[in-house]
Amino acid sequence: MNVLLFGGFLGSGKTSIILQVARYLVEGFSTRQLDSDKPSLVIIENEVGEAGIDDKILKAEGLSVRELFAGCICCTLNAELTVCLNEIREELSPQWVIIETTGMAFPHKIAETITKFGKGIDSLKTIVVADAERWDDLSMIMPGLLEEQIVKANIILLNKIDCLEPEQISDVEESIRRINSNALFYAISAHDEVDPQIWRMAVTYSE
Ligand SMILES: Nc1nc2c(ncn2[C@@H]2O[C@H](COP(=O)(O)OP(=O)(O)OP(=O)(O)O)[C@@H](O)[C@H]2O)c(=O)[nH]1
Ligand SMILES: [Mg+2]
Repeated sequence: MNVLLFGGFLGSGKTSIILQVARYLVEGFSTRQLDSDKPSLVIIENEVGEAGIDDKILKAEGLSVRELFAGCICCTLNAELTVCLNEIREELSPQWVIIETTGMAFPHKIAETITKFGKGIDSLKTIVVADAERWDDLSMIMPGLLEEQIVKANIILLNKIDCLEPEQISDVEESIRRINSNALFYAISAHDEVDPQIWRMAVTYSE
């Protein structure tokens, strides 16, 4: 079971990106036969507060969604996610699991818990989405949260570059690179069809 753990600030584009990655995995990358009773992909939505909008979108795309509800980010949350993941492995044993964490979560902390307590995980990657349009504002208002989300990401997707001029994109990239220079980095716009090569690189990436 290969796990893709998506993080990134509220509204940065996680769901929009997950829809494209999910389609890529289901249509283009899965080695499982379509007639298999086991799904090639399960998506876990980890929502704070009002539940459901994202799930409806994902279901409309015909994708299997396992919901995990939690009222707030607290220390039990990571454990719940891990329990959920272990159940999914036992019941469904999918090839891929995509987790969308809430915008306030620290993906690397969740990844640590999963690595420690998750069973049967072949690979785990943290993919953090950064919001190009709001980067300057958000990094002024809450630099700590953004840095902590980005600092240990395996892959960084700078999203919404359609909202910026090329030199502004370079400035944001530089600022992100100062926080994490090791991660794979792609600047994208999830509003457009993203080059599938980027998804291929992201899902096959290993350190
Ligand atoms: N201009 C622009 N808008 C985008 C892009 N990607 C997503 N959006 C918009 O940004 C908003 C948030 O997108 P989502 O995909 O729901 O983001 P999210 O990170 O899943 O949001 P939460 O789950 O609420 O934290 C929506 O209105 C999207 O249409 C992009 O590449 N460019
Ligand atoms: Mg979302």
